[in-house]
Amino acid sequence: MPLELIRDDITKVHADAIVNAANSSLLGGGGVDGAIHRAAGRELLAECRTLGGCETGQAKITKGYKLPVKYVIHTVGPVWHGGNNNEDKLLADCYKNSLALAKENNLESIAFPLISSGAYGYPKDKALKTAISVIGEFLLNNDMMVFLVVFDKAAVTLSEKLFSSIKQYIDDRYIEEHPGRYRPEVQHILKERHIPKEYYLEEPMLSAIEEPGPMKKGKRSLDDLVKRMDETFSQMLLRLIDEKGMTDAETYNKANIDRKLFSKIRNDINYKPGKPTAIAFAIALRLNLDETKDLLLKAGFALSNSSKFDIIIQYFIDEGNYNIFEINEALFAFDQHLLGV
Ligand code: AR6
Repeated sequence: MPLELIRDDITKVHADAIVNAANSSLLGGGGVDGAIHRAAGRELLAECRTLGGCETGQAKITKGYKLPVKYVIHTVGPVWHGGNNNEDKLLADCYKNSLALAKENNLESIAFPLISSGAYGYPKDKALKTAISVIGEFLLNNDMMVFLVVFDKAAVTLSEKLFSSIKQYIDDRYIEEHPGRYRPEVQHILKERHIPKEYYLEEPMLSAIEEPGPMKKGKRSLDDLVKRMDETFSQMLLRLIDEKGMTDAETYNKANIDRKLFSKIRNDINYKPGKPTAIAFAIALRLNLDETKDLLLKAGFALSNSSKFDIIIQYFIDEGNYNIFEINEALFAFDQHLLGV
């Protein structure tokens, strides 16, 4: 099941458990720790007193008391000393051990704050990267709904380089208006060949028709397109999964898609997903831009240069970066819808 980045106060999140960024005494403190103890009430502190503290990187579980969750998992993040004191491993251990405890207790959902990124001084972009990579790895083999709760917007600061590179890519392509349709003579060819209307907006289609001789490598052939015109989204998705030699579980995990939603799509040949879901599958299947556009079209969508969301997706496909969690991190930073979930 998926990872969702949300902006909220963790004490308000409804899940089976929330994680507390505690200190080794487990007897409360400031920041998220203080907020959790205030919201849970004194009984939480009483139970914490019986636990005998907790070492950095380890995790312990208590009940949730007045919080809207069954459990609180307390973990102790590392204090940032510049990065050469095993901080990254210890922070990764916090997420791993908390997730292991959640699994042991058969929890279905859990919410994390950005551990160590407040009083303990861990740079927020690095803390976020570690969180996303450990949680992402865990979710490839485990079924759980994980929320990563980002308290303030400034917490999500993509690395300067990635941010400016995406921004440049958007600036180069972003257009306010929809691009014009094809010239009348091209539309005529499309009509003659009985290509449905929705294909008219497809740029690659134009080059496929106008370019004489063999198709460029990577471009799909017109014959293929016409043959597969009747295929539905669900049929195309299942065919691509087979062709790529992937399993269902691998596909929905890499797409950050819930297993139940996937089985709905598998069982309903006419299922029409939303755009973020359709794109999430394209990412999981590592489709190139043309293939992505084909799959989207089956769900009635296209990629456009008048949408920042679409341009960011194109950026990652162009870069060959198909890590859905990194893509979501970027979408989040640019205030866009996230993929999957
Ligand atoms: N909901 C979600 N996130 C929050 C909330 C909240 N209510 N409050 C703060 N954050 P910190 P640490 C974010 O300092 O760095 C305590 O005194 C905050 O913006 O809570 O691991 C403990 O007792 C930041 O991004 O935890 C320890 O002594 C993140 O949560 C020490 O602080 C973590 O900030 C632990 O420091």
